Amino acid sequence: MTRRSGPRLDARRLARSGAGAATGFRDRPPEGFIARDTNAEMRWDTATDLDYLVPGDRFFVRNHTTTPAIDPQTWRLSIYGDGLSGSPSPREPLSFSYHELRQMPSVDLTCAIECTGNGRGFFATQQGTPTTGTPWTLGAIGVARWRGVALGDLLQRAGLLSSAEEVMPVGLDAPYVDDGIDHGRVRRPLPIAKALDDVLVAYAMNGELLPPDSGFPARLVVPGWVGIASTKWLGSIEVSRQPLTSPWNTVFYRMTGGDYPPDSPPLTTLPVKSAFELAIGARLPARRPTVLHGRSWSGTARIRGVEVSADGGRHWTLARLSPPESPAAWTRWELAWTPPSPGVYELRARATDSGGVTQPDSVPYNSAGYHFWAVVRHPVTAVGG
Ligand SMILES: Nc1nc2c(c(=O)[nH]1)N[C@H]1C(S)=C(S)[C@@H](COP(=O)(O)O)O[C@H]1N2
Ligand SMILES: [Mo]
Repeated sequence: MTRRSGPRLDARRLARSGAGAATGFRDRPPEGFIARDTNAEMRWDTATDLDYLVPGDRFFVRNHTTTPAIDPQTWRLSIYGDGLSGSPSPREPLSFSYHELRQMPSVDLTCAIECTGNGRGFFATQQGTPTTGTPWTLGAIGVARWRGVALGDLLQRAGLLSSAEEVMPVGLDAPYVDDGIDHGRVRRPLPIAKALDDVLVAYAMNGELLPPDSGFPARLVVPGWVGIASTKWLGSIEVSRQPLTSPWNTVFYRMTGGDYPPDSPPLTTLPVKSAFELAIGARLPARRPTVLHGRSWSGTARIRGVEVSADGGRHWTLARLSPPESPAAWTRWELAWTPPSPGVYELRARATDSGGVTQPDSVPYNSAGYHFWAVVRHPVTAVGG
């Protein structure tokens, strides 16, 4: 993390960002996305024209309901609970205005946000075991340079006690109702150790204000952890001396079904994955060299190596890695390949992180389809020649 002080973003961008205006994905060009209900995934075949960072208008969106319109002039971030000195109550919390937040010393952090269910669709298409949930392919990930205030700094300012155990960030979007059950506002407890380690209360993305769909005016960014931890449209944070619960750590985002025990713990870090910057079924010229591009990432370590196969996993070649720009983000790689004749080929990319963890050929089923990190089989067709 690089620390600087005196953050200054162009105030006119506030107006241009459309903050406070209507909601939806109007800032995201439809050709860059696959629409999925209230969500939208990045199309990997359009990633070739992206640099290392994904711009706000190309970043995937995962909304439990809809994007709220929030006026930064009246918005305040409330902090309360018995983990703070004086135990401020939810009715009389400490609070920070948008202006105050932006005046505080800031931190820049390049990191990925990835949905826990990214790749979920492959449980059905590759392993023959459909699951519940949005059938993402691999586009529910993005990398951006976030700027904000270290959550630890904010908590210290609020009078954090050493006996604090957990924090509960709450989003300002509408309560989440599913199957007739009102689960309340999106919120998920975070252990204090992670909160104090590297979590940001971010107000900027790639040098711009957060787009409304990405959490304007402020969101959490929780490096390496499941996307649900990175609360958008942050409204309040409870700080508690006791463990906290919400449906997002008791019901959702835990492994259930299959061979998992009934009390599997809440999911935390993200596994190792890889994607080609190509459409599934892409057409490539036969007998002419093509450079295959892709990206690999891991929630816990840097990427150490990526092997690519163009024959369904019989032979593997090491791809050339570009230097990783941030351990909490992705590593780009490439490999030249000449399809020897017209026909269908199955590409595979298999990454190993510096912890020695390699993507497996298959992953155990879980009923909500979390953490599909097996090697993805990616068919392409070589034509002509
Ligand atoms: N308030 C709120 N925060 C939220 C969500 C939400 O629906 N409401 N979705 C979560 C999930 S499941 C993911 S994967 C990430 C997605 O962030 P993005 O939409 O900016 O890509 O936001 C998380 N934060
Ligand atoms: Mo997610």
